[in-house]
Amino acid sequence: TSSSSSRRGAFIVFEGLDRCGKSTQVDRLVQRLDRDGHKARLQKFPDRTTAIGKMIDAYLQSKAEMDDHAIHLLFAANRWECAAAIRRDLENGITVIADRYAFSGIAFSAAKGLPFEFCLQPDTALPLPDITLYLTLPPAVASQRSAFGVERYETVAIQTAVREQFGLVANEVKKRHGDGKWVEVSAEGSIEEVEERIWGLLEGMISGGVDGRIGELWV
Ligand code: NYM
Ligand code: MG
Repeated sequence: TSSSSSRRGAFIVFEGLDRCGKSTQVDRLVQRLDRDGHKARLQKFPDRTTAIGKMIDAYLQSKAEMDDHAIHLLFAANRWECAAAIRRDLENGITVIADRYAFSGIAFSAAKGLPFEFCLQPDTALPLPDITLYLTLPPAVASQRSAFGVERYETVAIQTAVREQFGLVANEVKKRHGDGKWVEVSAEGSIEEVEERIWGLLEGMISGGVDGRIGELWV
């Protein structure tokens, strides 16, 4: 296990409730890496550009109704159709930064009452993130920060249920993959303050690359 050979890109996932500032931070991180001449790619989930992604987009905008299980499987299928490209980029030394991943899939569907084990299963063996940063915001701060949009799930009651499920997801990640794979980051403070907090956690992993093979989620 020499560290001199085969360094790959880092697979970094951001998770959190709606309106926690996650997309802003992901954009700033990718911009910073571009500025530094570092090869990085942003991958949003859901990826609304694919055929499956368009069905998901219609569901989120309440232009389409769907069985809870069926939409859950579509979110997972949307990750599977992107999995090979993520794996390829990591192997080519590109840092992949995901705005949401399987953990949102579980938390949002389980919050609707689907069995936790059912929610976990379809993402089994997807590329395992090297680290997931879970951005947290006290509900009082979040509700003052910005009004929810018009998409499905964007209510205080649902977000509260989703937060509870994210707690169970965090336990599952730590149990199966180790404590270091899930890190909570406070999203309180200015955009710049949060950006520096995040950079402090990721700088080493991104600039050094990652040693070893890409893991498989839940395996
Ligand atoms: N969402 C996202 C799910 O319900 N399941 C999933 O697997 C994923 C990836 O979609 N409220 C939910 C979380 C969000 C919504 O995400 C759209 P965004 O980041 O607002 O585009
Ligand atoms: Mg949203």
